[in-house]
Amino acid sequence: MEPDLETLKRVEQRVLWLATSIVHHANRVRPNPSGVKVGGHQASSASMVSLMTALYFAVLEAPDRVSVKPHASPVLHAINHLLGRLDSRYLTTLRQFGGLQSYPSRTKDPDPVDYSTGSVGLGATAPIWGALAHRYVAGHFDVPRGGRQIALIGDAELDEGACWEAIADPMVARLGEVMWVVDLNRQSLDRVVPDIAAGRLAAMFEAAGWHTVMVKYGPKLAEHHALRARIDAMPNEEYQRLLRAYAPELRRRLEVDTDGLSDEDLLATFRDLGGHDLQSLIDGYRQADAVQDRPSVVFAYTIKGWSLPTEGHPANHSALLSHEQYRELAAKLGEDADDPFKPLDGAAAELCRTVGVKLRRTDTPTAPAPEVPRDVGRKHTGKASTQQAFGRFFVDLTREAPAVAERVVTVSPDVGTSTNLGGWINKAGIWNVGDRIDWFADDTDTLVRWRESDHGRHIELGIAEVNLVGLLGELGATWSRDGQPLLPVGTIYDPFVSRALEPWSFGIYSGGQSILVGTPSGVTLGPEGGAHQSVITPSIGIEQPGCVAYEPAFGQDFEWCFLHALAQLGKPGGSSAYFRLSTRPIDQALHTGTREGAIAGGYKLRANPDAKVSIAVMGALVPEALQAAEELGNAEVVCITSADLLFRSHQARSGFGDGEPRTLAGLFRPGVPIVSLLDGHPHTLSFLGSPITCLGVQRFGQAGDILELYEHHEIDAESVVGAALDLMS
Ligand SMILES: Cc1ncc(C[n+]2csc(CCOP(=O)(O)OP(=O)(O)O)c2C)c(N)n1
Ligand SMILES: [Mg+2]
Repeated sequence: MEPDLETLKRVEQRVLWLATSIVHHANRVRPNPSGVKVGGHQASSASMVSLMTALYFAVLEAPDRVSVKPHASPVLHAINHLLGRLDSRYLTTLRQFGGLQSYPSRTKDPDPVDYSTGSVGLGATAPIWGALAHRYVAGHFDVPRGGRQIALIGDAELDEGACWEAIADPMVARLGEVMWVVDLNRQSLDRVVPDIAAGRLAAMFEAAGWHTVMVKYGPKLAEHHALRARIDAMPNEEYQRLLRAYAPELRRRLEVDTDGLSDEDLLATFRDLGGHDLQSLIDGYRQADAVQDRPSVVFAYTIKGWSLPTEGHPANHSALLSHEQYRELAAKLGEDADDPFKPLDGAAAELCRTVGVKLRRTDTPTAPAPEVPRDVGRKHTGKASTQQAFGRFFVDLTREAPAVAERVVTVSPDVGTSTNLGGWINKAGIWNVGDRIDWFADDTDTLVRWRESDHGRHIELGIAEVNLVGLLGELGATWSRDGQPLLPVGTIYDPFVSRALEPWSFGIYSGGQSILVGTPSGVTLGPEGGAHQSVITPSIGIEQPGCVAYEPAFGQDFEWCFLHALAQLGKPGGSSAYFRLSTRPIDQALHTGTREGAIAGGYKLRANPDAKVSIAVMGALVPEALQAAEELGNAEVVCITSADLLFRSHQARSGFGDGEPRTLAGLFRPGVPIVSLLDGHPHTLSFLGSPITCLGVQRFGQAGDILELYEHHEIDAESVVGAALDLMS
């Protein structure tokens, strides 16, 4: 049953008041000892008040999940408070240490937040990936299906490529549970968005298979044909300008017949947009709901700063109400500026209570992540690359630890087979939203069988790295959302890790755990040339929070480290991982490491108690390090599997961070000079000790055979010998 509109209107006013007060208190009431601006967004919040009130108090059901645009976090907290999910003591803590976060945060806010937002465009797409992850987990495990996936987004968020990459993926057009609501206030941060874009945007959504709904006018404006026609024809900027005009000026500049309207009615009618009319919004949401075979987008026309003195002003994004303006607002809304957070009463309080009960979710117990074995029993022999080891790994895992393999889901942006996942894909099958015919099933020339169904375990997306990591993040969060841990692994060519990094990092920040495999990597890619050779990714691995980075050289080390990384996924306090792999075949007989050393970050590959120099090598350049050690005679070789873990060890020796101080001490002796070597930027290993010479790649690559390229970049055995001799003298 829909609530009575008058009561809903009262709740709407209360939401506006609370959202404004949360920001006001943080900036103008709470002591600010450092004097650094606190900030917060009253105008962006006001823009969303009506559409969130209508959604939460008249439409939402308990299983639905909502992503709220970053700058409307005060509205979300106000609503959570009214629903009884946030204690009033938090309303004074916006942007305070341990208090309400600036932008909605799943992991840090004290109240329920379905999706973290903050990086515009990513919060918009998160419910799409959430929908896919939910469908996946509900199709494979005993999880109740259902719930709408809703994104409330700013209109300028649609400038972001992330939105369009997601919208264009063919799988997405089938997700009827997805609804986007665009807060169409025609303003972004510093400007009024040029030209009226809604028609063009709607056509773009429709071309991608979405259902579109326009919530443009409230009833007053809908009925005033002359005024409506004038507004329809005017550019964005003119409408925004006229929002700032008093009645006489507005009447004069409109140049249409508004004689039947009093000054007050004229001002109200001119700004009577659908995005601030509760009934129009409810109707719009219902229209979206009625179409279930594809996603819907609702364009809700709004006013940035609605009902505030900053309404519609082009510079209102960060504007804060003064004390006087705040008092005037209190008077207008019937609130008390001196007691802003006092409880609501009457029918509105009762509505909040009822809806609070309706939206209460039952806690889902989390199934434990499966016990991951220490190895999968493979003998690594002959010449093989780490990328080959990766490809074989999943087939071994299926045999040795089926309960673990059952929870593995691999994802790739159109590079599944070229990153050696073919064998696994044949075994596990492709997951898609519903079955698809494999038209090549009877073609004997096809090595990889492309069987698509809703129970496969590999997901192939289009070539959009941002989509890949968006999905990875959500697959990595099912343990906390649906109580079923997944072990998501994404593959990507290593140079494109940089493109995927910000959204992947955001997924980790939001509480999703996954493994990203960057392969092939470095100038070892040889003939592929500079456009595909990654240089900076090893240091990205060190610096990414919530993630452990590995770059093993041998198949055995890969296997140990990868199993260890799988065991850290899908649980509270878990961790993501990044593996940088290579296609260079390496003689596996050279391996001497222990599992303990490999998962700690490194081991002595060639020990020499009398060594006068240490060669510290990571990844594909192990043969060059061994050759140099042989030529030098008085060198030892340390094989590094994780620069990240060794840096943590380095920090731990001075009492910082969570690393293991003994690891580094066991690998290098004080005073013995080090030559470090990797196929990536040399600064990655520059912390290892002193004196040190760091060899690596500092320039863009180019095509060539790897031995030529190693010489060109001075990462060949001869360069190592030269650097070692210089250091020793
Ligand atoms: C990826 C990214 N780029 C830039 C920003 C800075 N920024 C924050 S809000 C904003 C404009 C938002 O406009 P809109 O989405 O229309 O929201 P409104 O404030 O108008 O409601 C920008 C550019 C950001 N948060 N994330
Ligand atoms: Mg906007």
